[in-house]
Amino acid sequence: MGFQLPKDFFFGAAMSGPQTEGAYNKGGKIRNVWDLWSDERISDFHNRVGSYVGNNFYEKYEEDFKSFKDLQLDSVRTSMQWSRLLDENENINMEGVEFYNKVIQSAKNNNIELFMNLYHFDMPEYLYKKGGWENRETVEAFANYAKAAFTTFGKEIKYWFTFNEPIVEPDQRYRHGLWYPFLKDAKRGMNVQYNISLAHCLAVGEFYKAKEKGLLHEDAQIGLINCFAPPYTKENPSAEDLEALRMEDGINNRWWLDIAANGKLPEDVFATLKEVDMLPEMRAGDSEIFKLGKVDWLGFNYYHPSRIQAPKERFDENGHYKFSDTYVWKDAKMNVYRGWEIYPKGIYDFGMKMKNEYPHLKFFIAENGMGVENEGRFKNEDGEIQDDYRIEFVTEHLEWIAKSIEDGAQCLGYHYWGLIDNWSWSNGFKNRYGFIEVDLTNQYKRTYKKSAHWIKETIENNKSN
Ligand code: BGP
Repeated sequence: MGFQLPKDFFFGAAMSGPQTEGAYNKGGKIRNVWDLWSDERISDFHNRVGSYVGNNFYEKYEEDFKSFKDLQLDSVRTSMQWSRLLDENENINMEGVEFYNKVIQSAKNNNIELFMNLYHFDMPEYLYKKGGWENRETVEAFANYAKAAFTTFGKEIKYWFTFNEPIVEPDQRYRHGLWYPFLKDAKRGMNVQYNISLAHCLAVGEFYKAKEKGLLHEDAQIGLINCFAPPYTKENPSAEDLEALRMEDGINNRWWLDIAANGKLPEDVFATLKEVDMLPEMRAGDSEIFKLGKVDWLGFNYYHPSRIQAPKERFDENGHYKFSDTYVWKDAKMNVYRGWEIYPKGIYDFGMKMKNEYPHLKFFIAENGMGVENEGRFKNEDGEIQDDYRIEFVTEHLEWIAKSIEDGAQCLGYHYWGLIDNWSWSNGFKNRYGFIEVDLTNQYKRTYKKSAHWIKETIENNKSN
């Protein structure tokens, strides 16, 4: 297909604090839920590599920002760790402030615009033990944390985000039982999703309060990042398949999009939740909080589509109503290492959904990438990983992005996920995403893969064409 992106289209990369920093117990950082899980059940993690390591960004950030610059990136997103910025009494940890100030400075020195996200699945342990997102106290605590971050770093950072993928914790921890505490309770998951949504809205409220007080950069913007992939159903769907699609799209996508664009939750989704006794615990006055949640723009993380059909059973094993089942499309091309379908056109379909349903909201691709196992086998005689599969993956996605822009999508930029190999939650370092390899046996040494040279050239070409 080939692609030409607008000249001001930005290129960068995404990462997160808990997956890169390491130094889990240094610099006054308190434990988070990943440290708790790692301490309690280390064998749940691939090769017993728990939350402790990251890729040593804590010590390597200067070198990393130099590489970002060398590769021609103009922006990088990471997340601040709540458990590094505040202590258990919600007081500022000055060593944490010092670290993030050094990171911010290093980004500036290298001409990299730093996008700062506040939460990437990393609840401090003491809040998790009080019920985590099931407890409304945590919602208030998050607003305080956001306020502390805006107040401390407000002048230094232009682009803030409240959450990365707020749908993932309700799904992984509470509905599907995949992450600690391994619950399969759709109703509790709904409460968690609802409370995270409130936390987002209160944090946006804090952003505007700080802005009014003149504490923020004059061009500061606030955003929300989620994996909003539009779901697909079968070619000749039944009415039940279409209904499953409506609720899947409603809970995973429109829920967040409606908050971000309109400051409210989707009414049809709530009407259905009421009918099937799945409403979250709501309080009088919540609708006022939701009005705060509108944002300046969105980040869209895209790895794979979701393919949905009507559920085979009406209720799940806990007696909760089921809205849909997934299915495997017969023509699906798979990333076998991660078990995710590769479907680049999904990125275009999202662009068209935004154009048609949320025309005023701009967005950028906030994550997209390919994790591959055992990449050592692709090394050439000079020891460089020849990751042509990754180059192909990114090229195909960029082609569909270019086409979506041509057809009216307001997509402003692209961040690759995991520019430098990093820690992938319970998968540890099993699947590597980076354009830059990390050697775990040699002090986290960084080495460019073939894709690093390729992305550099691609960005240079796009800017000069
Ligand atoms: C996204 C997360 C990232 C990252 C990525 C790849 O959902 O925002 O944190 O991990 O997925 O997934 P994984 O690391 O599980 O392979």
